[in-house]
Amino acid sequence: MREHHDEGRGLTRRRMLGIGGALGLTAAAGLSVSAALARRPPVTGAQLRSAVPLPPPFRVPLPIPPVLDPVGASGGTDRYEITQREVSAEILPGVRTPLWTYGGTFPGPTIESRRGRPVTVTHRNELPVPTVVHLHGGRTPAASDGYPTDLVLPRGRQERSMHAGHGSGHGMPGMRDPRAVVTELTRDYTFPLDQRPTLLWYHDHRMDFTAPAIWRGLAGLHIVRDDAEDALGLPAGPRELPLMITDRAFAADGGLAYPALDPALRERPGVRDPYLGGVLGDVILVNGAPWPVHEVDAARHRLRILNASNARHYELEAVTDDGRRLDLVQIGADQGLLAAPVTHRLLPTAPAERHDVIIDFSGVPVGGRVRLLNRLGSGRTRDVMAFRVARRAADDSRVPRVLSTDLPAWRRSDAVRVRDLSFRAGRMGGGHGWLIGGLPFDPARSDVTTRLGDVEVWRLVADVHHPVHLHLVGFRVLSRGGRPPLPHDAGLKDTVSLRPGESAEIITRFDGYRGRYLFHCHNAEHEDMGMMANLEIV
Ligand SMILES: [Cu+2]
Repeated sequence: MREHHDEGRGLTRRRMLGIGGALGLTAAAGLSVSAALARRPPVTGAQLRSAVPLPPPFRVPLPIPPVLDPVGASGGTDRYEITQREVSAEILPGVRTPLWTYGGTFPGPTIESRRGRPVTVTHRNELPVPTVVHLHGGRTPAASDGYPTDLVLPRGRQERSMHAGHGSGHGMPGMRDPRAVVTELTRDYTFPLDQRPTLLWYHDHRMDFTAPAIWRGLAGLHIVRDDAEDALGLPAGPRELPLMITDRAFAADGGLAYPALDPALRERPGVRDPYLGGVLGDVILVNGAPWPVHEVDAARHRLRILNASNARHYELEAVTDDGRRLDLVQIGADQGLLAAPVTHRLLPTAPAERHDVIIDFSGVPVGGRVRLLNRLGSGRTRDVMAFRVARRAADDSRVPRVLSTDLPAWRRSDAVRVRDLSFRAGRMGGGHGWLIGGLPFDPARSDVTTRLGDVEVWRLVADVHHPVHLHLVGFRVLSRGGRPPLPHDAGLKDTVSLRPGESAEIITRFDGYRGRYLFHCHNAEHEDMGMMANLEIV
């Protein structure tokens, strides 16, 4: 496997390494954080280069992940079963790639739910490692929220139950978690889904090994709907497209390249030095297909965009063949519909963020093409996917000026406390780490304890890019860098994208359930290298 660090427009290799190993610069070389940040790098991470030939863009059709059928229903709860298993799939044409999957596909099957109708998903782990399922954005009781040490062990791997902490071979003693609830082979996750309708996603969340597990394919979509949203008249059916955007790189044998310290993903967590800032791939996949193309009617479409990349940020724009930029009309955020549409020409999206967007192809001639591009990419990573307008068609969809009236309107004066939380590089167990409030994650330590129903303001500050995610609750962005939030901060969020050197204030109410939850950086490599903290709701 050849590797190369060439991401970023005009960034030199040396500069890129510095960003990839921000810690190296700030801690080892003694460069001040502010000096490092003055550079405002467009990305945080280093890019792997694939060692197989890559296909031309916009040839592979866009797959739509299959919707999973329930295996039954009882007492008003729909029951699903998903087997986590290894498969070999053809992602690049003519190349076989071993994957870890939910149900045999990447992305995994989509679960479609109605608001307030509970769902139980029985996950069966036939992978060679323990797993944990987290429903990102779900308002879920703690027992089903996928705490990183609540492992589902493969059959016959009982001895692993005592290994539920930062790998003990990693110089991190005392990290075992007495509160972990470990099961063997299967686990039932129950999701009440008593929450605003939106696009959620489920993914692996195992202690220390979340990033490589997602990279290998453990991610799927979960859509929540309700009658109010259905009644809006938004584009629907084949004109509603979920788009899970990821980046990957491929080794010479066709497998996914990933710079894990322990390729078996069992003992030693973390990635090799140049990739400490995050792992970027040189192939952009949408719904698991490289730079796909999708045939559309010349009509409005609803794009439900999820950035499921480990570390890559995108600035999306939709460009016609004659260079015209189409509006991306945002109607929803991480946690459902906005109050009113927000029009973007350029839409930034950080790992784990969702943007619900309307795009209107009616002005594009039949046969014309609209490319979805990433302004933060370079070379091949500038392309994301394309739409080919196949035919004229009637369009009775609408984009109402009022989309929702139920967004929480918390005010600063509602907050019973204000917390300051820094997200920065630092030392962890004698090595490199990513820290919250100066500390690496420890399941046994209480970081934030709050009372059910309390409203809090959190002031977050970052050194490099850190997309900060809270489990259980949605929040509003109050300010960014001391200024009003940006247009794409609108609505109810569960992940806020902090850029280098940036601060942001968020406000939320901790309601729903008591128990032990998490907040963390959703740069998945940062998350595995310490950047998580406990959120205890009492
Ligand atoms: Cu981070």
